[in-house]
Amino acid sequence: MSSQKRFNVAVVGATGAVGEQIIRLLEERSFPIQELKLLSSARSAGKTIPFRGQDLIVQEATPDSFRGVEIALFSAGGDVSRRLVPHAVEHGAICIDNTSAFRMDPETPLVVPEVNVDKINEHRGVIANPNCSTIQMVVALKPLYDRYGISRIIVSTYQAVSGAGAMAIDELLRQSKAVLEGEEAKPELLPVGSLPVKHPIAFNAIPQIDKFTENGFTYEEMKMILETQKIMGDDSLEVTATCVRIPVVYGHSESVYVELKSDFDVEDVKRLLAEAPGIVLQDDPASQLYPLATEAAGKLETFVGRVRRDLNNPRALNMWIVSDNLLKGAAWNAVQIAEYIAIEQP
Ligand code: NAP
Ligand code: 3JN
Repeated sequence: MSSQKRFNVAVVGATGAVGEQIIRLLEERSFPIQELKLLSSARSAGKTIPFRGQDLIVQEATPDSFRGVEIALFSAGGDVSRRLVPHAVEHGAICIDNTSAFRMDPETPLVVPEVNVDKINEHRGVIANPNCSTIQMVVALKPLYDRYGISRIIVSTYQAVSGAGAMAIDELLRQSKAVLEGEEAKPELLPVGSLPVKHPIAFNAIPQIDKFTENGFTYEEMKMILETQKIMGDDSLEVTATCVRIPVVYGHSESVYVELKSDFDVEDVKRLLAEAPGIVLQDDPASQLYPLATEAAGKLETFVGRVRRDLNNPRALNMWIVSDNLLKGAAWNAVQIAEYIAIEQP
């Protein structure tokens, strides 16, 4: 992108799975940067990361790190955001936060540019990036919501291990190798690093992402429910979710059942999806064309297929939605928001 003004940008969590993709996108998209600050915990301070032909030194993130920073992209977990975002805002930075820390705060816009880009301008220093599983679902459902109305969504997710961070990728690869060599999988991290019980992810499907809440749903499932209502601006939208971790490295897949408020023609629905921003329709059963995590990995779009009318409810559709969880699900959605900010402040 091109813009006359250049920005002082900070990436918090620069050494993480999401931070790595943010830095790569800032470089690839020629984001107008004056100075880039790469921040992490003390553990990674001093490491170098290449950016535009230079080796940038990673620094420990502290409240003072944000002096002079204009745009700060946070992906170092909710606790870090809760602690440091207020300091960044105080220093005048616009914060794009990839964590759940501010998503449900009524004063913080929760933004997916294809769905509610207009909300960006309502920010008071913080713009929240939704959860990855929410983002790809609302990108695919927004055109249907606008044309037909939606009363109910039932979603089951098949989530890649990269959603749980760089260490979870290592865990899947290590366990897979061990099992193939006839050894024990030895789970150390998943499903939730901070809980005592661990389950193997290699050759498995774990129906738990994040901790359980009191109502029996996990936090990941509750994020999908509440964030979808907030982004669509519709508290009456009925959403239920089951989130499952599967042994895939990149790309979340979702089976979605959606009840519309008015009659539809399936071919019209497909045309609508094919023309919508950020969506690639891959739907041709005759040639076995449908979205696959392996194909979505590394791409910025949300892929939709297996679109079909429900057999019991003529006003309901079933579909399959796939996207790269670290890109549209996190880094790309955040950089997209940063690009809108940069364009608004030429
Ligand atoms: P990750 O691979 O484990 O990386 C964590 C990053 O946070 C590392 O750069 C780490 O730095 C940094 N960090 C940890 N503690 C810190 C501290 N006290 N101060 C400063 N930096 C600290 O995790 P990830 O997958 O990149 O995810 C990071 C966060 O992004 C998640 O916790 C989540 O909140 C958010 N996220 C959002 C989505 C989404 O759906 N939008 C998806 C994935 C993740 P060190 O190298 O020093 O440890
Ligand atoms: O597990 C996944 O596939 C997505 C994980 C997202 C995540 C991981 C740790 C903390 C989040 C998130 O974005 O909701 C958080 C968090 O910020 O709460």
